[in-house]
Amino acid sequence: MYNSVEEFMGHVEAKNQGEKEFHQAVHEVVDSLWDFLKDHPDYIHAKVLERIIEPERVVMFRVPWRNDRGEVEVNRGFRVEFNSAIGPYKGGLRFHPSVNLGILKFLGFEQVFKNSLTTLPMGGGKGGSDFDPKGKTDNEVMSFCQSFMTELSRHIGPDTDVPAGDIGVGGREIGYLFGQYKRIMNEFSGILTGKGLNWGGSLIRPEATGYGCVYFTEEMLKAKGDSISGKTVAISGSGNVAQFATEKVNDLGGKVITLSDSGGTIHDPEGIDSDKLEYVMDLKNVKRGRISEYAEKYGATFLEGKRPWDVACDVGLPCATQNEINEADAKTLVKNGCKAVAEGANMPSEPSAVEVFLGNNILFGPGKAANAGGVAVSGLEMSQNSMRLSWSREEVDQKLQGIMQSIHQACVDHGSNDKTIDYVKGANIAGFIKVADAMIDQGAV
Ligand code: NDP
Ligand code: 2IT
Repeated sequence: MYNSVEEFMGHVEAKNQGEKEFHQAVHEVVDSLWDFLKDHPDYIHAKVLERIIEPERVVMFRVPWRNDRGEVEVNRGFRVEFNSAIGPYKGGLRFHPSVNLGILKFLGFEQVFKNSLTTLPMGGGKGGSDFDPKGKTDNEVMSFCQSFMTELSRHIGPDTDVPAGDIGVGGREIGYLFGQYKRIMNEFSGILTGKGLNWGGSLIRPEATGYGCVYFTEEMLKAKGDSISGKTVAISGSGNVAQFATEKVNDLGGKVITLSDSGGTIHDPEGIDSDKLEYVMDLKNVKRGRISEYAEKYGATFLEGKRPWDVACDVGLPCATQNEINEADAKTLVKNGCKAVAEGANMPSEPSAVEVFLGNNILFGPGKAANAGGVAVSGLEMSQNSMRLSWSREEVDQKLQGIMQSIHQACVDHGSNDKTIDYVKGANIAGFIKVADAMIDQGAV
């Protein structure tokens, strides 16, 4: 038994050297669980914490492919199969040049708790590659995806491991990956989620992460007798999650004033209405252009190289990537009157930023709760695939709203103290209990 969080983290850091994002994700969870574990010695005796931080399996592989000039390129592929106590491994694939084992372990670890919170039977996993889809032709992306799946196909299956999208992996990539799996295995089955609607996909899956994040924000505000209606919202990113978060904020009567990409932020004080959002979707999903083009088209301000957090807002929704809000950004958000922050991205707030939010009673929804809508609808896609049936848009959206409400309630049940709701603590404890109990039931495996 370790005597302190610091002692435990010393062991984690020594054993997983250089994996700083993984250390960060583990530290946050262990911090939340420490006092709870002292009151529940069964988990300590069964060494659940020591086991839950160790992936069940990590696969790392070579991905050779040919570019349009006929040259061979080589990338590295990964699948981290983290925990299967409550269901098959489930989690996205990320294609981005920054991808390495530490980043995928952080994402896989978060996914274990997130998937547990969804109420659905899904274990946790994550994978991807350091392949950069930016500037590549469709043909090059297809070549890469086919090579990636040629190896990945040995490790996944509808009852084993079911990947999906994440940064750099959307409908186009899922299509190429699915086609190659089917060709190699001679089998049409639900081995990926986020599929096209006419070949096994679910309605609302593309929308689910962004919509779910806004539903979660609405629940947090509702608990305070407030709502999104009339609020000014700053969103970072301009990909899948950011786009559908914008759509849902508009539906609920809020105004989105920023979007961003790795080049900078656009600030449109008039609000990004549905026509402008349609332009962003075409720009990003079809033309694959830069968000700066929005500023040229609509005469909005472009803050080159900047994130959105200096722009005054009532609600902040970070929907781009990890560690995109630092302590100074958090202080600026608080100073400018921000009331709520919900993480559409995974771990976008640095630990010191989270401290600022919690210390100032900002409603703070951590990613594993606030962005769980995406994987939740992936779980619903798996159910529909198993039944060989598909549900209507309304039916899936209703289920998504119900799931986001139950995640909010789980955070309230496990994170409330006298005055406030600590959603970080609530999400970590609630997510942990279900997985930890299953691990104990299944013996020392
Ligand atoms: P996309 O690839 O569709 O979009 C990513 C967006 O974030 C782009 O605007 C991209 O800009 C920006 N971005 C990515 N990396 C960086 C970086 N290092 N610095 C600045 N900007 C960056 O991905 P998603 O929208 O799917 O994912 C966004 C976040 O949401 C990720 O953290 C992901 O893990 C999380 N998430 C996604 C889910 C899903 O269902 N898709 C589910 C739950 C969480 P640029 O194009 O310039 O790179
Ligand atoms: O981080 C995430 O939850 C995702 N990228 C979605 C995973 C999934 O399996 O839908």
